[in-house]
Amino acid sequence: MLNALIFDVDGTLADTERDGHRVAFNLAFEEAGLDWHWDEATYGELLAVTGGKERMKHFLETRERPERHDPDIDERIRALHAQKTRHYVELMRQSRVPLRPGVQRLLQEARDAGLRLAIATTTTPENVTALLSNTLGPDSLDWFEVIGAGDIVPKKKPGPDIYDHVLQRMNLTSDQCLAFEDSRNGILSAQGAGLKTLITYNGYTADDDFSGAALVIDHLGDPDNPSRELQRQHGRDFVDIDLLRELHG
Ligand code: XBP
Ligand code: MG
Repeated sequence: MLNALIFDVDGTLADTERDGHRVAFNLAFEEAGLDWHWDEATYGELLAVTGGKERMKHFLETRERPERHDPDIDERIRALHAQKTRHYVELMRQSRVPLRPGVQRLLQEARDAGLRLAIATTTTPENVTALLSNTLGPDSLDWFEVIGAGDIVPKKKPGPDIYDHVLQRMNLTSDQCLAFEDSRNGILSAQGAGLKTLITYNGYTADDDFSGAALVIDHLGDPDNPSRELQRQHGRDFVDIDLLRELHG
């Protein structure tokens, strides 16, 4: 029985990476006088590592940057990340990144159908609040019973920790839910927690390996903006609750 929908945030609810997080990182680097500018291609490679702090560390190590040996590098990364989060929140306040097609419609339909909602994301909690309140309004935060985000779990995606955390907080088993993701790290995390997963890929993740996904499409679609992939695979224009129940069943 399908009881709940659990959504990833970045790349799934909104295409936040290229024009949101990446821009915020570069603003923080500039302010700190660092020449670590991440262009779109570099950022695409760095997305292999989830978590902004972990991503900066990965950048220093894989590019053998001299700063990686600084004794206070962890503190410097924490400070940089706090600054980056401030910039990201401001970008969301300026509504720089819209929700992806079908997200608002499906959330509303899920609520009308009495399905429970939750979020399982690697990003920092403030970023989720900023995205939701600036796209769906401040009340939308209450639509999600649990917002599992960031450092609340020891291991970020692809580890299953964040999905396990959400299931446990909602007192649900994985077979009562569907997960919505956009990346390989995301599907590995959701599958690791035993969840059937629906993928809406994006520019950075279109070539990822989504083996085992219940559905892999370009986006959730809307009546006036059909999902080409869903049309091709299921002869339907957009994902609705009936289709979710079929996929879950
Ligand atoms: C995406 C991530 C996050 C963001 C950056 O998370 O991996 O690290 O890229 O946000 P998800 P932070 O797809 O699970 O939503 O800098 O706050 O980590
Ligand atoms: Mg994602």
